[in-house]
Amino acid sequence: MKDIVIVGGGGHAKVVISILKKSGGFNIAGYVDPEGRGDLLGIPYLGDDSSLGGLIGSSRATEAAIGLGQIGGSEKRRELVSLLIDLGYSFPPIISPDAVINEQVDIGGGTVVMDGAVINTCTSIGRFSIINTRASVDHDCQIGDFVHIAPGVTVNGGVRIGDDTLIGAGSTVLQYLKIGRACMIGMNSMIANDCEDFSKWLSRPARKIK
Ligand code: JB3
Repeated sequence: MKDIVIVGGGGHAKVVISILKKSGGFNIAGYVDPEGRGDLLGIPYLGDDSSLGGLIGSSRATEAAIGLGQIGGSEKRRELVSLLIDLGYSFPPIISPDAVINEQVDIGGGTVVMDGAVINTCTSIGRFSIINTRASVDHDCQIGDFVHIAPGVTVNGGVRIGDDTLIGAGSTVLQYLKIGRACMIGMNSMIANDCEDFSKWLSRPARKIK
């Protein structure tokens, strides 16, 4: 069984730890965070990010999971991934055994699929994305890298979502739309039109606010 280190020790990290524990595929070596708070769900604190080099150097962990969520943008997660790649870490996809993944679905390394999520057939999800609790991504969707689909979102069939986009909790995206790169969709929105790169949307039906 491979050893994995969790990067970050807040709310998102706790959910990732819980999923890893019940999926049983990894030994969790510990977590790193600028702030030491002792054990997290029984997982030991290993120090700040400066300890990551020593951990892989001594083979105490060869895999890493980003335990930071993505509410205000993906820059921090991208920065950490780049540091970890330089150090030589690998990133497995982390998929809750309580998610439903149907046939011909591709899920990239570093992506986390949380409890109750449903990913329907012929959909691809890129790297380092989060499909959060009870979100559904239906058939024939293409989801990019560093996308966060927050809890309870419904993405209907044939939707494309670009890298670094956040779809806020409880939102709905109608069929066959294209949402560009680094868009921010506010909580509980209903997207009924394509959204261009870097745009921000809110409400039901959603209106563009930036
Ligand atoms: O809404 C849901 C279900 N989850 C949210 C998730 C997606 O995003 C959750 O409610 C939060 O809004 C957020 O979770 P996250 O990112 O875990 O946030 P928070 O609980 O505030 O914890 C952030 C942790 O990251 C803190 O312990 C920070 O000290 C740590 N941190 C910040 N910068 C870092 C760094 N850790 C490391 N290793 N390196 C950093 O540079």
